Amino acid sequence: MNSPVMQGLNLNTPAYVKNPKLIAWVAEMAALCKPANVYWCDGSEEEYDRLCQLLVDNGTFKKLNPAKRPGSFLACSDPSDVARVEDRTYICSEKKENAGPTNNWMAPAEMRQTLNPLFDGCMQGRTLYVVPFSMGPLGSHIAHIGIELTDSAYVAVNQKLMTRMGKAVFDVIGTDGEFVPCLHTVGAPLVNGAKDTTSWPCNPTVKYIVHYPETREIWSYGSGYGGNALLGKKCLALRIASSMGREQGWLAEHMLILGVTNPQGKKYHVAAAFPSACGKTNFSMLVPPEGFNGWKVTTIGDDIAWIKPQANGKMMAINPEAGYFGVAPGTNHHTNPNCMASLDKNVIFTNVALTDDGDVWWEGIEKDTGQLPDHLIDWQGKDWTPQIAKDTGAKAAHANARFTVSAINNPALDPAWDDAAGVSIDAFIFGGRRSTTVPLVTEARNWTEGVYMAATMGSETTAAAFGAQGVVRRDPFAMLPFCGYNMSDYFQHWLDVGAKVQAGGHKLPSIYCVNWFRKDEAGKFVWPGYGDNMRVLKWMIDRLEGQAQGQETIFGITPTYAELNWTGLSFTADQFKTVTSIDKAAWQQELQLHNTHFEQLAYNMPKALLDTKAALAQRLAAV
Ligand code: SAT
Ligand code: MN
Repeated sequence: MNSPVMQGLNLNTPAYVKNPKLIAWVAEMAALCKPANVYWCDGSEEEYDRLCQLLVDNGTFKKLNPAKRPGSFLACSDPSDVARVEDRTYICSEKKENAGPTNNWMAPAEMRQTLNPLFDGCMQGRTLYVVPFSMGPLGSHIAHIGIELTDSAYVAVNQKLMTRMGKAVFDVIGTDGEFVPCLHTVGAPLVNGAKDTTSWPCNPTVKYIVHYPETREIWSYGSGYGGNALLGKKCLALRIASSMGREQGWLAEHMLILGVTNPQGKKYHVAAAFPSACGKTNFSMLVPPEGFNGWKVTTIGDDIAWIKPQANGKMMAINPEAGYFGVAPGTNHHTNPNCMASLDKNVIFTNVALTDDGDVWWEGIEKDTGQLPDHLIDWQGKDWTPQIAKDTGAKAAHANARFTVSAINNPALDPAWDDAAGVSIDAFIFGGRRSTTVPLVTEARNWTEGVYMAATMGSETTAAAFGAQGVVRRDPFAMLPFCGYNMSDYFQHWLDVGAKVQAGGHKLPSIYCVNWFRKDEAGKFVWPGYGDNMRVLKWMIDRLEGQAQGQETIFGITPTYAELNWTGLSFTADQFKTVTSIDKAAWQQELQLHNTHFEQLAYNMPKALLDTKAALAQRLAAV
């Protein structure tokens, strides 16, 4: 495939790659990016080990002590490249209104003109890795294929853990199968034989995370971190997939999927959406507390769900991912024992601290040992001691430090996690982080009311992340940074999907709104959370089985105190009231905020949601 512009560069296309469109695209992108080599990943263990060793040799990876953390590595990023960059993320639809008011937008032609000069020669001196991956079980009717071209070996090895990555993908796309082309560069060319001066190359000033929903392409420039660089995750599985789902009648959601089995062996499946920092991974791996003998929670996914309604009315869901890219700080044996077990071996850690015996450490893990270590190397390579932390407030691990680990490490992994047919969803949960107003749990009386709950959900900002503390940031469906099209059209799509299932004479999944984060007057969390969330989950199952009546409120159906199983927890009726009460004044204010939120999304806002808001206001006025 050596085209004239490709003088001297061998594309090394393996004989088993038979898709002319793919081969032509790789040739075109290589001609643009001008890498020194092209390497096609086959996804083998041998290849994974080889690339990890390469990363060790060039200083990106530190191999952890095999006696403590076998098969595991630590990478520390450039301090300027530690998280997704929402302000540099674009949805480039032809029309601005199709990106909507919640996305950054630029016309595709203009964006291409901006990006082309940046990508021209961007991979000089580096290897272009061709990373074939399937989002979802290979060949599943719900799955889709992506091909990521990247100049980062760190990305290639992360993709091996996070996706079904390897040459079997080429069998799925055959000679004319579809794939989503994903182009990624760290944006740090090594011109004229220059060598890296850093172990985490990136572009400290220029970053673009760009999606073209109409042509289904992803172009990412300048960052090597997380969702900016592992393009199967937020870029493909949420932004591009949400737009595909809208066209094709399915849902791509920022949801965990779990299975919950009762002592009689009856199993339910729940999909749950929470914004960042609400414990999604913890909930997906929940260990039922004392008093729930015989109950079992199993993980299908911890972050993303693709859900396809079938002709029989079932909403079949898969986790498009094959691994977890989770936040390390705060994770310990109390908050998430299954996750801790998942991290015993074969993990890539990013931006956590290094212990003197070659293991990893992060804030919150000391709850397991009861003491702080005497000395660490922090995520920026500096000495850390408890005294330094006390004097300067320095964190040993970055707050957004991550682990990358294959799902098969999870002891609570659901046997159906890799089932190509998916699992049938019985209930949806939507939750935010609210210290007041929103009750512990309410059930929507119908699909539209559930969509309204999800459309208006929000989280209080933490000072570090988004400015002023305590301001409610609306995060509809936890999709604010991830919806690939206009948010109000997305609400309409949810209403349409529900209407279609109902028109077929089928029952829809129930929808619940939860809030684990209510505080008392002293500012302390009242609900214990973590494993105790099982008490709420069981009530939902009781509702599905017709075993709990609940009581009507202005905002859906809420449990009575007596309906929750309190075995093993002392939680008084008064405390229960603190987390479930509906305060009229607070809700009047809340409705004003819903108004402002809906005004921002006025373009194409479904009338059904405005009607639901009006009905809520009326019910509130009557209490
Ligand atoms: O970095 S990721 O986008 O993968 C995770 C997150 O920020 O939610
Ligand atoms: Mn997420």
